[in-house]
Amino acid sequence: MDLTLVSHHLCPYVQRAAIVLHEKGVPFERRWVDLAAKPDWFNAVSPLGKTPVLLVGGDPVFESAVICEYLDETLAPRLHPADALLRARHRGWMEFGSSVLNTIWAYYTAPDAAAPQAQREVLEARFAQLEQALHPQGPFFAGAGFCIVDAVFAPVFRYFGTFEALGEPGWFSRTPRVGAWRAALAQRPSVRAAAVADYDARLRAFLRERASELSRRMQ
Ligand SMILES: N[C@@H](CCC(=O)N[C@@H](CS)C(=O)NCC(=O)O)C(=O)O
Repeated sequence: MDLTLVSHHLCPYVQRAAIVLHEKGVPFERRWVDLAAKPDWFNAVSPLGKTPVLLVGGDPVFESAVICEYLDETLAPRLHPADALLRARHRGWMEFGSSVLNTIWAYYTAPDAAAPQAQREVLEARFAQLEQALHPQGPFFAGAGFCIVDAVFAPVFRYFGTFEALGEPGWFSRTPRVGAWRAALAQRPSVRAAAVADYDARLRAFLRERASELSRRMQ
């Protein structure tokens, strides 16, 4: 299968697809796109103008969750649970991960001094929900085996290394299981391989340009 992942350097949805590809051990190419100046070839394969898109031969598949599901149906090893009910529950937590990404966006774009704290409280409440949903022994979401929910949350947690370095510590101090899960994911080779080497520097530059409370704190 000839696979190309159309990618943006900072996109967490791209990373989840890249993690699944790495977990499958399948070779794939990357094609990078500048989302601030979308080229015609990109608009032709991405109906919503978003990354990621997976090109399978010449056929585009868009939406990261759909890409992950397609890869899981066609390539071993299976990352989703075999049981239909468990699989449905995992899909729910994948959606939960996308909702957390929306709150992270609201956190780093918050315009005034009070707003980041309000979003931080929402995020910490989400982590408290995850603390209850996680397998008690870990190291991954459902226990010993890495699953697609892990691929979804690894890029979520990546933001917090940068936020901590910017002087916003203690995100996981009340949710130790989530903290341990985050640490286990950071060690996973597929997770390390999914992001560009200069991810942190790129994210800082991106955050600095947001005209937000966080960007003002960075000056
Ligand atoms: N629901 C989509 C979300 C993807 C998404 O939001 N991608 C962002 C970058 S991280 C994007 O391409 N934004 C460009 C735009 O909306 O114009 C998915 O899961 O693939």
